[in-house]
Amino acid sequence: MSNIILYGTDISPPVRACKLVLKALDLPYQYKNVDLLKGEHHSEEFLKKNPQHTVPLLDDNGLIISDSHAIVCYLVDKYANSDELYPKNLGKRALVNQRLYFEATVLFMSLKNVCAPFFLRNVSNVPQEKVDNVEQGYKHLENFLANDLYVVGDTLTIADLCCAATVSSLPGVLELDPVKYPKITAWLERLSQLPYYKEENDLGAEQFISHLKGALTIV
Ligand SMILES: N[C@@H](CCC(=O)N[C@@H](CS)C(=O)NCC(=O)O)C(=O)O
Repeated sequence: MSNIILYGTDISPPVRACKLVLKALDLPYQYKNVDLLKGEHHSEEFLKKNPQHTVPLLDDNGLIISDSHAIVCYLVDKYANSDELYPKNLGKRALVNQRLYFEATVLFMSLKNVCAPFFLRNVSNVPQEKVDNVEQGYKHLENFLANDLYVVGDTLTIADLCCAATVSSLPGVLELDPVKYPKITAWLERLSQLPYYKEENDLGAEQFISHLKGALTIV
């Protein structure tokens, strides 16, 4: 049995980002479900592993890592046969890192600021400002994709998989308009051709969206 354990739940975009990268690397791992809706991330056992009580959480033979971005960088550095998904070239790596930080601080936070109050405290009224932040995230991403097939250049990197896991969940708050955002639409279509993408991402994203659809009121 593999020594790699991923703790998470499929409705979580950062968990799906890790699952996508594990599949891209063809790495076997154990998946332990942590049901956030039942509060399992606040159990004594989980808090010992991650006092920040977030998923995903990776346990690689006793090395515990939280945060999807830290996890996927580690997985590629440690296990990949090539550096394609996370280039070692400093300039390319800096650009991939920039997109990862964009994902962590702009894209994902625009989603979490709506869905954490909803899932964890039943807050369904969403100020317009929070929806505007989602729109802003779409705009930035469309710009990143203006001249390239992927978020950094013309090859797939971990930044694509992290951004895609979140972008495919954002329609729970604000539909992705294909006319306004043709580059994002085409990029998602490109990613959906990856043999593992639908199973590892889209099923969880659909589940996530179905919780939010029709349940939010913009105020
Ligand atoms: N930046 C973190 C965000 C992780 C995160 O916020 N995960 C959510 C689920 S999508 C969570 O665990 N929420 C529970 C909580 O914050 O208590 C990452 O990329 O892993």
